[in-house]
Amino acid sequence: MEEDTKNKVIIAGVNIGDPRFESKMEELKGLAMADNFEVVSVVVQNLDHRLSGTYFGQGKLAEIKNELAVTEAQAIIINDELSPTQIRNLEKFLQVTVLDRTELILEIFESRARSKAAKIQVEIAKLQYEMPRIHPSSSKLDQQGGGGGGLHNRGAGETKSEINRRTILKQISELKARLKKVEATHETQSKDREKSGIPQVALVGYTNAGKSTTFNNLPKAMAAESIKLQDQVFAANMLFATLDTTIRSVHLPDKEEFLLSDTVGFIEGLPHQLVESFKTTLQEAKEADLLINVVDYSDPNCDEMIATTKKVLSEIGANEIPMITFYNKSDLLANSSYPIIKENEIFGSALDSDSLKQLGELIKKHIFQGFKKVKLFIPFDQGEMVSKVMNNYQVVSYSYLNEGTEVIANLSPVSQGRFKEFIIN
Ligand SMILES: Nc1nc2c(ncn2[C@@H]2O[C@H](COP(=O)(O)OP(=O)(O)OP(=O)(O)O)[C@@H](O)[C@H]2O)c(=O)[nH]1
Ligand SMILES: [Mg+2]
Repeated sequence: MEEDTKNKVIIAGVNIGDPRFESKMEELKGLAMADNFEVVSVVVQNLDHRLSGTYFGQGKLAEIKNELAVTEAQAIIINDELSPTQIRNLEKFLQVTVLDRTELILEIFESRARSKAAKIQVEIAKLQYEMPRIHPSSSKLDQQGGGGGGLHNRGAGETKSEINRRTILKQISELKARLKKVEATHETQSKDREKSGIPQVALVGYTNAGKSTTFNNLPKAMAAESIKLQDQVFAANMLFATLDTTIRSVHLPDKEEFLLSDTVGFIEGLPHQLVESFKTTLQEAKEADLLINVVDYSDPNCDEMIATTKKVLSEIGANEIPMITFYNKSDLLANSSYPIIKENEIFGSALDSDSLKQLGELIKKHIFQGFKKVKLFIPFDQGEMVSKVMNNYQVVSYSYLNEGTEVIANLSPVSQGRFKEFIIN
């Protein structure tokens, strides 16, 4: 049936002398594939500037039109964010759906969103993007209707043009109100965690760097028992495989414990609507005690990827948090020996348990800095304190004495302060 046939698409871009143009086109191809398109052709035009009316020059447009006919592609994806006028003109001339980079990313996010919050956030971002761009198109696709991947949201060109701005604005404010409610629950949860004094570690980084692979394999390598707060996460050679944050509690053999979270990947030119609306999803990163920046070290553009990650982190206000950089996928580099550790950097592979063990040691060094095993004595008349300590802190052992309970716990400097009246040594 048609269901499984992927929509054929051409990807295209104007190169105005960007030295990284090639790799951006390559990334666009990855994005198109992540949105379930089949890329049948790549068209490039070298120009001094992108044309404000039609983006491409006239000659190139004719060539593209021909290419669309030959390849039977049903859509074209452009490497930049286009203005509403450019989209309109291109759709009119080419008679196919025109997607720009931003819209493509929004579509991927939409199809990946699972949690209630993520779904609302994507919806808001999409409406913000669409507001100035209500498509007047009635391309081939509208008559064909839906079909395979990617174009599922585009049949509604005509109805969209009827929706006026005010309706969209109203929708956005309703969605924002709903999001607030969902966030309120989230905030209580994260406050509870903070109170518990358990250190939080968040995996961040460019999309496809190996965050989810690290998330899945690290506990094993640390010989930890890992209590899943959510399911084992999906790791795949695909951009934006992960969208929602997943958290797990990692119990180490020496009774220490930390929380590990896997987060959404970043990308250069992440639509600003998404950065804004994904602040909740990235909350775990914002509240972390330590960030692990996972980098695909085998990618020649890894320096730019690090820069992008840092930029997004500062946009969400997480740039002051201590960070370990994990140069991952070292196995893909010729003649590389790993793992290698240099202060807060580690070169290795998420598929190699030795690398992960070393990463684990580095994490422990950071988060348990200043932690101390202390002996507490809690008199029986303050029995509620005993359950508080037992439930929320790393308790190594305890015994009931005549006058009260003696507890040995591994406490952070902050927690040591919190319980100082009970600490006996
Ligand atoms: N060769 C090799 N492949 C790796 C390594 N780490 C991860 N991968 C592969 O890289 C791909 C992406 O890994 P993920 O863990 O899904 O990456 P991610 O950072 O979670 O990506 P997003 O969720 O899309 O942002 C998968 O196919 C992994 O198997 C590594 O050290 N070496
Ligand atoms: Mg992932």
